[in-house]
Amino acid sequence: MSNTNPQRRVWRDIYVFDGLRTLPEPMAVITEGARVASLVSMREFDEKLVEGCHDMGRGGVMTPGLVDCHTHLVFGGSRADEFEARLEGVSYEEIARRGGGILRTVTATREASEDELFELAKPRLEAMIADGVTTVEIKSGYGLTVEDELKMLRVARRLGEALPVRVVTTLLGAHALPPEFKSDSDGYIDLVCQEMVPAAAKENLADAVDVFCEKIAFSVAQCERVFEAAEAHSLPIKAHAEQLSNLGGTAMAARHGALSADHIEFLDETGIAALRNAGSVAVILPGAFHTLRETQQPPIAALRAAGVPMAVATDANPGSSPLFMPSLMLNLACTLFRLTPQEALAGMTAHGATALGLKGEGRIHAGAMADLCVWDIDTPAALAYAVQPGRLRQRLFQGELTHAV
Ligand code: DI6
Ligand code: FE
Repeated sequence: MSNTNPQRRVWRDIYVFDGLRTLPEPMAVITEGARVASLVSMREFDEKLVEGCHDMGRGGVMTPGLVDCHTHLVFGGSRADEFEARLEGVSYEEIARRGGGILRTVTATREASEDELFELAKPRLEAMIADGVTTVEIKSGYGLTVEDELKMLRVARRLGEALPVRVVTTLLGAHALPPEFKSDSDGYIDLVCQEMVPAAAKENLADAVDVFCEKIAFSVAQCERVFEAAEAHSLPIKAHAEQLSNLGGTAMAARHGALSADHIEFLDETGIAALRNAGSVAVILPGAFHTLRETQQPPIAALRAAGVPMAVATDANPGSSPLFMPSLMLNLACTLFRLTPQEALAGMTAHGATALGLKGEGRIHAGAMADLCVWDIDTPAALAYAVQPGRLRQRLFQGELTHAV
């Protein structure tokens, strides 16, 4: 009979990226149940430490489970034809003005039942899990009625119950102006503030509230009203801001203590200072930049110099970022935006967690939750260097082995 304890596991001779940096020497990592029990360098390692531990193998790289802190995974329909139109020169804004874009997806999402949306989103999330994700944020924003927004959030909650991944939900009622409110955008914001936010809070369906602050969406003043409604229900806030133009939404969001400002290609020095002073995270979304063939770079060097933490996420959605592969974002963040591989990885682990209000998570240390990935690579930089599915050797979610090759 074996006397190993399946609740205690050990990895030997493994390089560890701990969420912020790569530890300088090969390590042994021991988990006990749902937690990391200890991390010791192989120099100090003693077999006695791990007597009875289940042997999980040697070599490779361990990272925290990936955190994708910005996705729109729940939606109906497809927008492949808009992709073709954009390649022919029609802009994203022009498609939106013609009633396409987000509103196309709104129509398809309203028509879909909760079960249908669940079945559509499930394989998208399963693919992310197979790519190493252990925490994912999912936004609403394609319903734009109280009922349809709640429907999307319920689907997001159900996904988190059905699959081995933590789902953090965000109400994005202020994503686009629905056709019923054409030319009454303040009236729609009233609905968001007076009905949607309270309903989502009451049913405990939203962990945060987001807005799309942009010329084709909502003004800074309108977004501020949404934030005040969120604050009245003790919900944290975040913003899609400075994606297509510089309206000052980031600075306003930071004044309200936003968890994050996302996209921020057009962010200026004032916005950067506001993020730094508020301790907000800058969420970098290279998938949308790539897909829309944007040319305005987010101010990475200035954010770095200011010490603003940068998260990296997919923005997975049917329009501006139909890219459902978190590990690809590590590569794009480096090639398109010149993040270092370490910065990109920190952006999809520790800083991604902070952007979700989970400060201190997305890390590996004694006592941390055992959300872990073991990769068949020899240096953490290789994760960003090559886009190569199949390298995830093991994945643990809250101490449970959910993937092993
Ligand atoms: N910015 C984005 O990148 C997504 N939403 C937003 O406010 C795009 C959503 C879509 O095109 O469907
Ligand atoms: Fe988005």
